[in-house]
Amino acid sequence: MAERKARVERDTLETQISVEINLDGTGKSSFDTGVPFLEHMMDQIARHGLVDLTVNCKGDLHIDDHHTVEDIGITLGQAFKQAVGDKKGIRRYGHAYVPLDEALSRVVLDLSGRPGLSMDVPYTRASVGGFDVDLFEEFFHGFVNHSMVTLHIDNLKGKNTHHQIETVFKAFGRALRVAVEMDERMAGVTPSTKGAL
Ligand SMILES: [Mn+2]
Repeated sequence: MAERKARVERDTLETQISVEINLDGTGKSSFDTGVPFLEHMMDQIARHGLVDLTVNCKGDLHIDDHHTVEDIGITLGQAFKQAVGDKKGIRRYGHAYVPLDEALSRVVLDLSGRPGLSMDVPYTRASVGGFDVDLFEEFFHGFVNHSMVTLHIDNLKGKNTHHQIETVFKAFGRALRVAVEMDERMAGVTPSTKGAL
């Protein structure tokens, strides 16, 4: 099987970002973004998705975290799309439920070739550790628009905001892992009746 890796750099006046991803990794990660709570969440993607992930960003954090979070989502989406390649032989769909104490989230995704996000997370607080949690919707919008993934995120239960969003990221990692897995019964076949994704 061809290596499923990518490295993408994205420079704008607001952010300078590099993302490296290996879909067939072991969950190693390295982050230097200036936004520790986002790094804690991306660590869940790496660990639970079994992808190796390096993300470096110099962003305009003197304004706020918005551009950094959104643009990392975009760049991660570009890198993911490049790494996943022609999608031949993959499972295509993935889903996961993940609990953390009182919190429970479900993530369902389709490497459909069409961007789409439905995200319903009724946060119990607006921020965690100074981080505005509504920015995670910008992160996932950036991701789907550039990875061409259909993504449904639902936090089903939760009282603690940290737990709510952490279960989302763990479930996202788990669902990605399933979707990009090779299905030996589908070897060399594009998993679509259209013949293309
Ligand atoms: Mn945590």
